[in-house]
Amino acid sequence: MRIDVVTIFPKMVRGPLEEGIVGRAIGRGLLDVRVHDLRDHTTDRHRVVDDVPFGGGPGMVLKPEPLFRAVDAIREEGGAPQAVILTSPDGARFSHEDAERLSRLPHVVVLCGRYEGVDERVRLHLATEELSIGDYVVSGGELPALVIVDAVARFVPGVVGDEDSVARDTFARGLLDFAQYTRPAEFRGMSVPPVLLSGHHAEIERWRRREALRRTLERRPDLLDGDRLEAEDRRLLQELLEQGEKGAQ
Ligand code: JFH
Repeated sequence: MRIDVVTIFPKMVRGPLEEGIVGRAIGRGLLDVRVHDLRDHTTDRHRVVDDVPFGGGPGMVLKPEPLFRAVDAIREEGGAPQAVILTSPDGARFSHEDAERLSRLPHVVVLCGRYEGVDERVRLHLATEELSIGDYVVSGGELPALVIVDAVARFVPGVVGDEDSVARDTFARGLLDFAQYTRPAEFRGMSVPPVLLSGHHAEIERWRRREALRRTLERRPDLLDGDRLEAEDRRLLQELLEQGEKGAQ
């Protein structure tokens, strides 16, 4: 899969892409991520990418020409991308499903805005979709672009070493993680739940499922609203709810 990122801060984007799972995937040729400096696509001596908003008001807006020229250059060199993503606080909320969908596309472009945003014509006639990573404002599109690249990369076959763990993330979606422990079994008086040391695999599985349900009920009851739970989970959840009523914890 190829991903082109267009930004005025290429170093801010390249650095994080060198590390961890994404860095390894690029090194192994599973992902081809190219980061472009938007200023390389200006035509004036001062490489200006922003301008004042028509109609007045505070702040600056990214000019359309450099962004259109950057995508033209990407098309000339790498062919037409299947998606041109604009990150913005006004976009649709980026989801697990978006990450999986985008990972099936051979070529995606991500445009990073800055200042107060981009000229509306970029939104209307260059971007094919506008995505937000959440309901808070960050200072530009670079961090959202990195979040999207990372989440998409995890769905590209071979990127996450353990294929099962990606499948588990999908399967368990709708439930939060169970608590995890590693050695030592006792640390500063804090011990690991004995069932995890028991070697009883069926019991460990039941405990983990129950813990995942408990945590979800406590922190994200909205996730349990649907009718997607299986019979065994419904039974465990019913038990947890009854215990809760008695005031146990
Ligand atoms: C970005 C920025 C807009 C003004 C809410 C009402 C008024 C600052 C490009 C995505 C998510 C972003 C994001 C993505 C791209 C850009 C900064 C934009 C306003 C804000 C102020 C510039 C921010 N999920 N959060 N932030 N900015 N708006």
